[in-house]
Amino acid sequence: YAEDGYRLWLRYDQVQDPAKLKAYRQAIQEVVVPGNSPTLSVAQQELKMGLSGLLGKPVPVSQKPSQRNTLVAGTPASSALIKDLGLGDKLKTVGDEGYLLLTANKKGKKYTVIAANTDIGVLYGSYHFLRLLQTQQDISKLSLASAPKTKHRVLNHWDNLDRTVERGYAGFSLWDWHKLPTYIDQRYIDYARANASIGINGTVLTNVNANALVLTEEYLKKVKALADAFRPYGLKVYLTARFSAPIEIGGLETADPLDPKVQAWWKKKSDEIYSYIPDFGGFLVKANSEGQPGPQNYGRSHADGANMLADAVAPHGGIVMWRAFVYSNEEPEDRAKQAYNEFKPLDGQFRDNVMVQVKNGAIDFQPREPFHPLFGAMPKTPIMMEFQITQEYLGQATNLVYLAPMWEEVLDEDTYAEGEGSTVAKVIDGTLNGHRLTGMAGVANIGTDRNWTGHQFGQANWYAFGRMAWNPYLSSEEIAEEWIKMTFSNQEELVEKLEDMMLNSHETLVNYMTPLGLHHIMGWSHHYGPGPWIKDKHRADWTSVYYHRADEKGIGFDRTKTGSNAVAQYFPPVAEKYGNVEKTPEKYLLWFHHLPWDYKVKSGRTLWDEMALRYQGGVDSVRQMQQTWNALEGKIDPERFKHVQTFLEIQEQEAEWWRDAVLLYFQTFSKRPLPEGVEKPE
Ligand code: GCW
Repeated sequence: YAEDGYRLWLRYDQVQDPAKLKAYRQAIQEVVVPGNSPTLSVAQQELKMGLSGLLGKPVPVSQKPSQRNTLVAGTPASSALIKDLGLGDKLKTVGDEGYLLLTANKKGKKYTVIAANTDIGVLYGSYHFLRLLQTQQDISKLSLASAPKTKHRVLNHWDNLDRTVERGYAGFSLWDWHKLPTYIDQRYIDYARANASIGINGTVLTNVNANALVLTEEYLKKVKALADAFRPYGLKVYLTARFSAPIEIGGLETADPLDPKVQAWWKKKSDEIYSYIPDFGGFLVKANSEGQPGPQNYGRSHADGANMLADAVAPHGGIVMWRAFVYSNEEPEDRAKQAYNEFKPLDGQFRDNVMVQVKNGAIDFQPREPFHPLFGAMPKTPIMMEFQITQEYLGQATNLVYLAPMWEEVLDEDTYAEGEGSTVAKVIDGTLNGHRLTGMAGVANIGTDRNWTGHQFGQANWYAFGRMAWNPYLSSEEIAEEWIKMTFSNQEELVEKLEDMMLNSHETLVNYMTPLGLHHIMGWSHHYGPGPWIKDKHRADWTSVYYHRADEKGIGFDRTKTGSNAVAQYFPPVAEKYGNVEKTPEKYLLWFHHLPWDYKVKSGRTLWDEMALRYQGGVDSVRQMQQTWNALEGKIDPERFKHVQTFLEIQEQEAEWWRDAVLLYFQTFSKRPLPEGVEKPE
């Protein structure tokens, strides 16, 4: 069949290295997964299917070990052998979702063991074990433990009930509401498998720009069918709660969170949801942002709104993820400052089962943003990271951009909230302020396209999100390497080349779109392609000129003391760094400073020349990617090769478009010639 990418990173083709293949075949003569819970059955099926593919021959499943070399997976409760191994202390360290991968010798037999405290831990361990073979690791002396560092690892689908996907570029929504609840598409199962394989344990099915209809009985039955399909894979379902739902579907006159009738309505609604879905995860809410209803419509705070919903789901163990993505056009304040201004004073006012979900940067999923000042600023509140996997502002589905380096950059930043070493990662995993409620959300890039994500390499971003949510300290490099080996091949040269392409791809895109701290200069509303000239719209904060502030004298947003003073929202060492043009990393230069066109940057060039050369550099790097890719012809299946090849052609055209459009526009202010080396538009 065509290699269309449907199998994602779970390809399980036969191991190519003959020595490795031999060793694996010897080590795994049979699979034993005692117990028959739905999750253990899934683990058994996946191991059987995966290993049979990887070993290139059917691997028998036995009830009891009967061979010299056996793979055993289970918990002390499901497997007598695992119980007998006495792993108690070691198992304690891996918690509810973690696992151990071990090699054990017992009575002349050799066991490869996947052990966990829970069935879902066994499933996660099974996927990890398969990954070891997919990436051709040594499995002869295993001694490995893994447990997730965050509790809620959640995809946010911005999917509408009519199956359009807000900011989705990979077809339509996976959720076929029309045929639910009766028809369970195999896609749902494969989606759940993919998520489980990287430890994603939650999915918000619906758009944060929410439709209350999903909370009606008719839809809840459909949601239940999805939840039932996902449950064996450890994937919990969440919904977005439209704040005005009590009015729209409940017949009430108000949605005031302090009104007892409203509170009772949400309690009853939650009870109803849990009657269908006993392990329902809870609600994700966008309120009083971009026209969405919220508690402020009634003069109440975000905490009042979040707490009302939190109280409704608390008896059932649910949580509320309340988004901090708020800003208003009526507010004269710099948009970058508004979320902090609104949320910081609420620290300590949220219920225990509320997380405040914060985008990585203070504006909006730009190609590059400095970390959001709310990280570290609300020590009493669990803060959840929100990354955007779908490439709304990053070339959408035609641009090859591996996002993990961008996420890693943010997670590694030091907030200095509790002194040096207070990284964003430590805020997110709860270690900085001792929070047990922790999580990471990723706005999904998944749709009905055969390859799920539009671009073959978009799959890497879904993969990387799951891996980083599990462990925010993983490097983008190791994740890329795993993904390439699983998705394409273990062949050394190929791995090296693709890794190189992927690791440089984010910087490349930043160069041809928004170098040196430029931001939000994309096309109006759809955010595709350049649009630095966008002005005179009904909202100033949705224009481009608001952000780049170019004039004859210079360019950039002054967020220092002489400007909006957004830098003051950071802790002192960071505020000082970004407040001082000399100390500001060049990648954030125009984010924080308004500078003259002939300002001298580190290279010794003028700002104008540097900017122009960055745009050209971005184009050059795309061409470099094309060369690298084209040289791999014959080493990659023709379908995926051609797909990526043509997408890279589109990307080259887009990079040129960005360079030409932005430079021509800014040239009307700078009135300077393009420096040598920058191609003139045709
Ligand atoms: O990035 C912006 C998008 C909106 C989105 C909003 C949000 C769902 O342009 O489409 O709405 O952010 O995150 O709420």
